Formats: sequence, C-alpha cells, structure tokens
Amino acid sequence: MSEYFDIPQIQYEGPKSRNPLAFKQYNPDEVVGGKTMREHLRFASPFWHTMRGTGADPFGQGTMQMPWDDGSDSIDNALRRVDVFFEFLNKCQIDFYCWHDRDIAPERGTIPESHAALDEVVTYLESMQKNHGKKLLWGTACLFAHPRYGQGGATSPNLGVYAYGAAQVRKALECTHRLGGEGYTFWGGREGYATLINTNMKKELDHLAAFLHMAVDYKKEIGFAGPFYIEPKPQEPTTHQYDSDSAACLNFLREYGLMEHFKLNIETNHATLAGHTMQHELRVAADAGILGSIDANDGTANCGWDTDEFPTDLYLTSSVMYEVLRMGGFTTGGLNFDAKRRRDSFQPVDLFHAHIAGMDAFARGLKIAHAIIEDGRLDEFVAKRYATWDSDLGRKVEAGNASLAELEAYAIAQGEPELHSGRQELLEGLINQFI
Ligand code: XUL
Ligand code: CO
Repeated sequence: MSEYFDIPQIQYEGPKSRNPLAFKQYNPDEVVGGKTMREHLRFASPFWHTMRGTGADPFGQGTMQMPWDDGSDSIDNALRRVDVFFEFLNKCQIDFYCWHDRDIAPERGTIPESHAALDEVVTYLESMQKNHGKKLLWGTACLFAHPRYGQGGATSPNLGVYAYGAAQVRKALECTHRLGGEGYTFWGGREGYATLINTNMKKELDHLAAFLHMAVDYKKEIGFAGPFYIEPKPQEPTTHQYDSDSAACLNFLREYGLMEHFKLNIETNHATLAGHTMQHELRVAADAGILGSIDANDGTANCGWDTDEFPTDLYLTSSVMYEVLRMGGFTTGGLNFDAKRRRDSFQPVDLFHAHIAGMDAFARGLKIAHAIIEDGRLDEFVAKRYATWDSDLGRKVEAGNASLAELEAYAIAQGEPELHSGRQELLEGLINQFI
C-alpha cells in the first residue's frame, strides 16, 4: 500500500519535546488509575471531517489540500479515501472511527444502487479494520444533507421522505452491525422546525418516536447488541431541534418508552449552543445512567455557531474526564473528535497537529481529573455540604416517607438553620492546583 502522508507514526516524547509531530501528554500504554490511557480515552476520528471536510464555509469554497481525492463520486475514490484514512489512524495511534453512510460511499439514483455502493465500501472497511486492528465506535445515517431531507427525515411532513429515511437507517444499521460497531448514533440534524406556523409538532414527535421504535425492532431482529445514542443539539440547521439538550432527550425517551434502548452522545459545541456547559450536559446524562459517548470538540465562546474546533482547553478536558471517571469510565463509548481544522489550516500535516493537540489535551485532562479524585478534597467537600441529610429525617425525606407537617415540626424545634459557605472560589483555586 502506498503512503499518502510523509510522516512517521506519532510517538510519545514527553512534555519537554519540541517535536510538533510527537505526543507530549498522550502515552497510550501509561497506566492511570488502573487502566491505560488508551483504554480510558478510546479516541475516534470522524470520517466526515477528517476525510470529507473541504474547509468550505458560507462565504467561500474549500481550501483543504487532499491530493489523494480526485473529487469524483466513484467507488475507486471512496476506497482510496479509506486507505488514506486508515494510514492516518495508524500514524496517529487512533483506535476507533465513526462514519455517516454518505461520507464513506456515494449516493446513487435509487435506493438499491446506493445500498450496493455502501456495501462495496463496507466490505473494504471490514478488511481494513481486521488488517489494522481498528474498530468502529459508531455508524450513523445522514438524513440531513440531501435536499429531500430539507424539512426533516423522521419528522418530515412527507411520508415518502420518512420512508426514504427508514431505508437509509435500516441499511446503515446493518452495515454498522457488520463492522462490529460499538454503537449507533441518531443525530437529528433536521428533526425540528424552521417555524411553528407550518408545523404540527406533536405529530412530528410521535413520528420520530415511531421511527426509533422501528429501529429498536430492527436492531433486535439482526442481533445488534450495541447501544443507540441520541446526540442532542438545540438548533442549526433547524431553528429548534427536538433533541435540544440532555434534559429534553431524557423527557422524550421517557415519554415514548425508549429509555432502556438509548444513551446519549454528547458534544461540547452542542452543549454551549444550548446555553449549558459541557459538564452540565454530561452530568444530566450520567445521573440518569445514560451517558454513552462523547463528541469531543469545542466552540468559540460568544459565537453562536457550531464551529467544531479541536478541544485544547485543559479546563474543558479536565471537567469532561472528571465526569467520565465519576461514572466509572466508558463502556461502548469513547472520545470522537467531531472537530475540523480551521479553514486556513489547509495542509495534510494540519490533520496531525489537530489530532495531536486534542489527544494531548484529553490525556492531560484525564491525569488532572484522576488527581483531583485521588486527592479527595473536592468530593469530600461536596459530601460534607449535604451532611444534614445523613440523619433520620433526611433519609426519611429521601425515601419519600416524610410529610410537610413533620418537616414543619423539625423546623420549629431547630430554629434558624446554621448555614455553611459554598466556598466556590476556594474550590476553583483547588482545581487550579491540579491544572
Ligand atoms: C453535527 C454533528 C454530527 C453528528 C453525527 O453538528 O455533530 O456530525 O455527530 O451526525
Ligand atoms: Co457530533
């Protein structure tokens, strides 16, 4: 196989290294808290950004140099992209990847022809995974790029479009299963509305739930054991996306009896668009027992766009890894860099710089989060803050067995409660000791 990148495999050289093509923090086999970094972090690269991202934006054409890509929608070109991608994964020491059906294979004029094109590429991916020891973190179907999905896929007002989407999801699920995918993601890019004036929201949500129930049925039929993920995002491209944040997803899943079949795949820039921190979104999901996987990126503060930047902020990566460690680590999930290089980072080597920066930031975040947990002062403070609940009455309330009258009697007997400081600034300083 010919080489497309004149770059050696990236190695760990330690924090003092000045080699731009070396890891400074990510040392795959180094053990942190009983597991190697590789096992903790489960990095994935997304086919759509890494291989198909052209750098085009609403104001200008693509900028990325991709000498291997002839720009055609031929199968040859699709297979060559797979070669390039696997060389990249190997050289960056990334064990997992993710795809949309339409990133890896071209759409043809009819559904059977598109399925056949996808099968050809998936057959090749299967052999490449085997030869290179790589795994599919998750697959997904793109129900948002083609003009037919302009008004939604599983929430389209048009049954014909809905059926088309069903055909695509059925096939993408089959392919994910064939590739031993660890999970399968639903991101409802256009599952929402542009305006309520022309929208029957109740009908669209009912249709979305029916669609997902059919996907669950199909998953059982083919024996796909991995979880389904919903990826929340509040808007863009829609004005309002139904899966707007973790809490909205939880409500939807509970309302429609889908909780046991789904986890969430949470993305940083989607959290910030929803007006939340990433840590908030992760905590909401983890507390409900459905934090599945992470789309690891970042956005520009105060910019209302999903800029999908590589995550390099240590405060962010530490808080993410704190939540991941707190829930006991990933099972099927991982850290998928749903991130793209800036438009002016147009050379192939920039792909490496971007992934190295993200991987190093998460390796450091892992160590920081682990050290904070080992230190114990933060968790101890939080536990103490709720100490009054470790009493007979506290336990009674928590078990749902107390009454307002009983609490009133307690309040009268106790008098004005003694308050304790929340010590936010002290704790922020404490966290900085580790960063
Ligand atoms: C879009 C986005 C998607 C999903 C998969 O904002 O994050 O790439 O991750 O469809
Ligand atoms: Co994403």
